[in-house]
Amino acid sequence: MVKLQSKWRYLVMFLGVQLVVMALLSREGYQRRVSYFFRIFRKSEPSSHARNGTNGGDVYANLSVLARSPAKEDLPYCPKKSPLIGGPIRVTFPMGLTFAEVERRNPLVTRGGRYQPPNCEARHRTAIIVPHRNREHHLKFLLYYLHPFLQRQQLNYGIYVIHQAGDYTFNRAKLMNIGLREAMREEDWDCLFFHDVDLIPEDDRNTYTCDVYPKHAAIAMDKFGYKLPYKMYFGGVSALTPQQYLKMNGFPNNYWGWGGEDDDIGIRVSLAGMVISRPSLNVGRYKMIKHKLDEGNERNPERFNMLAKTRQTWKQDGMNSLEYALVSRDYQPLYTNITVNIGTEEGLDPPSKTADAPVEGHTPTSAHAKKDKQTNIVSKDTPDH
Ligand code: BGN
Repeated sequence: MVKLQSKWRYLVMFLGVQLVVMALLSREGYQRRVSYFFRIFRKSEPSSHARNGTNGGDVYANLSVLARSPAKEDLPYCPKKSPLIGGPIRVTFPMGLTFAEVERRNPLVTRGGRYQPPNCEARHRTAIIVPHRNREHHLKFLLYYLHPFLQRQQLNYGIYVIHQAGDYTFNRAKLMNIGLREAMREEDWDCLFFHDVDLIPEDDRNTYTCDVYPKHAAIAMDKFGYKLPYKMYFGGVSALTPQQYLKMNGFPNNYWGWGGEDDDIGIRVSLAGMVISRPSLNVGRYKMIKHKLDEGNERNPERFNMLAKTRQTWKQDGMNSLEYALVSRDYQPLYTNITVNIGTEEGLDPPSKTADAPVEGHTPTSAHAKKDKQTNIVSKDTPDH
């Protein structure tokens, strides 16, 4: 009887010591280790066990331990390396995913797609700029993965979708210039990620922060066999500080249609006296959502000639020559939607035509498909969901 009692005493003491250790770890911010203990007792998160599995883990694993904190003042800085980072992420594209479901899974994201870590002060402020038109289906998957991915990295972030109005030929680089200007109007972002809508990051060690030089993040895409297709490739996802961006006069405004604009940007990096920085091949991994070449984004036959002239054009064409008309800025639950009229090769419409008589359905369809140089008409064209 006496023996049994002392056994119980040792057990209670042992449990007490465990509790104290856990409390100490939690105070020092070792959320990941603490949440590991909690997960053992909580069966409702089976996916979290897959974090380090061979096929990658659930991008939402462990995020439920984050809770809105009542007081925002006096928060300590987040640790230099986020304890929530777990490495490879399993990326699949389930049927039936809705924007509402993405919203439900991201309760701490606020209006306009903004987020700050609830229990520490972020060390980095990153804006994600997504050029977009008619790709709501891809956008839904991108948001589904990107929100938790950025939360794992304990960033203060915002997602901006820059939507090209009308159906004139798509101009990715010009939309990114607009993204920088419109995002910087709202917040003093210290890093901007220029992100294709159809690329999903597959490893959360690929941190969405800027380097001392412009960063090319999407260096290992599945469609290129997880290798760089050529040394100067700068497409897909890239990151620059506002200072780096302005040093190279931003991106070109005159690449209409598919191809070449990313190579021009890569050349600008070196013309402005910088080099390309890259994460390692096993971290800068992306899965592309499969799709056909878009209508209104035909290959640009001018791209070869234009690229040959970047050295002569980069100082005149870029942020210092950017012209567009803001059609609307609306704050969706998961992103800020900025819709813009970017005109055509011939410039923007004279203000009197667009401002007074916005008529839908009169826009020329493509610079390369039809050589119709009629100017663009603005319409409010927001993805509905
Ligand atoms: C390149 C394109 C890029 C594109 C990559 C990957 C050109 C310019 C002529 C050399 N560049 O060939 O824009 O991102 O392929 O698809 O076409």
